[in-house]
Amino acid sequence: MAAAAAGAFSLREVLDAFRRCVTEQREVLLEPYLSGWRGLIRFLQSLGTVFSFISKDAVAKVTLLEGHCQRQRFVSLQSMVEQELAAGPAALRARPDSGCRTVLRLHRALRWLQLFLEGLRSGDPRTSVLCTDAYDASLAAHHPWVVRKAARLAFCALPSREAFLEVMNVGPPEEAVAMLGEAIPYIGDVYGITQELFERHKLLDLP
Ligand code: 1PZ
Repeated sequence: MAAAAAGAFSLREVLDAFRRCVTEQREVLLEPYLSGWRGLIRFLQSLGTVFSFISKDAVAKVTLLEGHCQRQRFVSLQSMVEQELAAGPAALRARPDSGCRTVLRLHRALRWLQLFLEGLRSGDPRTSVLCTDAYDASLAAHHPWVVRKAARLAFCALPSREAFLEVMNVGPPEEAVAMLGEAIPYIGDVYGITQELFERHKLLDLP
């Protein structure tokens, strides 16, 4: 509580952001989506410099998307997909800076997050193993060998389960675990809607 009052980071903000993402019409709002990502990035940065190569990439992607949102006035993921597809699928595929291909990278990372948080919640104390398993089941297939190698090396530097729950800054371990239980379905919902949207528009393999 004292830490929260002092303005310290709490993973609760991330939960709140992902909770605000999905509208009644099952649209994914970009403002809370990106604010959730900003929170995750700050959390990652608090874990130490071994992870900077990961947070740098995430910052670049979130910044690019924020710029697109401001210029194009996209409010939801659905409107972004619709507007970017208006020029045709080939034109979209040719763009290295499209919102769609950038969101797709974060979307895959969200799957990693969901799996990793489920692992943390399960009580398994081996954070590096949980992280590697989550990575192998999600992002790894989309990364070249050198990135996979660097990622697996960084995972060895992950803090223990106790330390992890503590830096989440939501109170005693039991509360942190309870918050994970609350957060995972929201993240899963955002993931599911995005997956369905990208599948429907055949965007899951955007280069
Ligand atoms: C708590 C430990 C954190 C583990 C995070 C697990 C993700 C490992 C990802 C390693 C990414 C390495 C850096 C750059 C990768 C990029 O090549 C790819 C593809 O983008 P492209 O090159 O096509 O533009 N980027 C990604 O896959 C996005 C990765 C975002 C990772 C965000 C993690 C957020 C973690 C939150 C922690 C609670």
